[in-house]
Amino acid sequence: MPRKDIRNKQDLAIHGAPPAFDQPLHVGRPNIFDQQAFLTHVARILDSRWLTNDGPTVQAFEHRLASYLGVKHCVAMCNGTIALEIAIRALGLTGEVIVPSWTFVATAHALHWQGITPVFADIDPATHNLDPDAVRRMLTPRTTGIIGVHLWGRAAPVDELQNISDQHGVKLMFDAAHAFGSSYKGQPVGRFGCCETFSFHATKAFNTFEGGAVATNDDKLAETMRLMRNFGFKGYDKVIHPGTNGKMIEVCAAMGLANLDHFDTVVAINKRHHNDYRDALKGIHGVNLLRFDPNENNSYHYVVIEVDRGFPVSRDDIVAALHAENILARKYFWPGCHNMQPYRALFPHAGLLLPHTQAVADRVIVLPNGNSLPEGAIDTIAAVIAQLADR
Ligand code: T4K
Repeated sequence: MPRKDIRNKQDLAIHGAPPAFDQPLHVGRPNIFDQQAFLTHVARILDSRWLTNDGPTVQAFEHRLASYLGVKHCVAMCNGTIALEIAIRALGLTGEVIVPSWTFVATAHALHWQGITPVFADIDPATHNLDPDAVRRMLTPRTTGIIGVHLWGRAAPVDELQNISDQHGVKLMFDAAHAFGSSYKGQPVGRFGCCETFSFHATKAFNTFEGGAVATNDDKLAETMRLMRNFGFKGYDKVIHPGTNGKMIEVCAAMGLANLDHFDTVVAINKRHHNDYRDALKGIHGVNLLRFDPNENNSYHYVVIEVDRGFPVSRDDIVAALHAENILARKYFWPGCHNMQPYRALFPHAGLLLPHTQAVADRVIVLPNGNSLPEGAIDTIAAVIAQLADR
């Protein structure tokens, strides 16, 4: 069926002005629950005059995280990107490291920033995660590591990637930025590969304003990362390692402690919304909600829909129609890292080896979720899309 050419809001003409929502509905609206619990922590921090540098709140947060994830060590960081950079460096990765292109650009940047070449491998279109066969095809004598990404909170194929890592003597780590609270084969994410990095950015299901952490069961690796996040200091006056400033501040850890108490509620709300989206979108031919394995944990933070080529209007027109109604849907992670700079200039032909990444990038829309989503919003969002389907 030929697609309609949509140029402006009149063409869209879903409800006419004004938009369906007075206030914008954001993807990644922070989940905020108990303000008082957070403010109590902050008052204690201010009274103590200990604001950063591995303070007691960060230490308490790290212990809570480690026990929540069931790992020996959780090293809190100022954000998920620095967590990636420090983990990559602490593992001694060099040369080439295989990553998906279908991820937030921070995964690739954390390598490039350190003079390491990200080599993009294609994904399984059914899961949006790395395809192990594609990873095997990208191995070269310069490969030192693989970074699997648990995209949308769905665990990457951990066992298959670990087999490749073992067979070829390359290190394996995971970017678990989306996967706080997720599981793989019933085991919490955080323990797989050499280490796993988390992001606690404001837009994540679990947030500390900005923040991140690396989880690992490796004592030596944890010790190295603790040194690296604090300029390599071991006690006063003694620097024994190269390092940077990757420290989480006390107020961020306070937000983490306050939010951790409500994380299960966030997951329950998100999961309910997911089911509501599934029901509301069910009758719309050509729009499919990405489902997660019901036997695994997932925060259900990301509501990802895929638009078939046969849908009467393009993916971008659906996004435009939603935006016209103040529903600020996103095209995460279009156009794929390999089409962003500097990678597009460095590897202009990378897309030839990434057919599934290219196809998925052209059909994905991420919809709003979380505890600030107004009552009835999901039905309205589905109605906007449904009316485009009928055009
Ligand atoms: N690896 C992966 C796989 C990741 O997804 C990320 C981050 C990282 C690594 C790196 O972790 P961090 O270094 O960021 O800790 C956002 C986030 O900034 C980023 O953390 C996240 N992934 C990515 C998926 O989304 P943008 O550029 O889309 O952010 P922005 O400013 O457009 O905000 C997103 C939406 O959230 C907007 O609609 C507005 C809304 N929003 C945002 C903020 C900050 C709010 O409502 N309140 C807020 O406070 O990257």
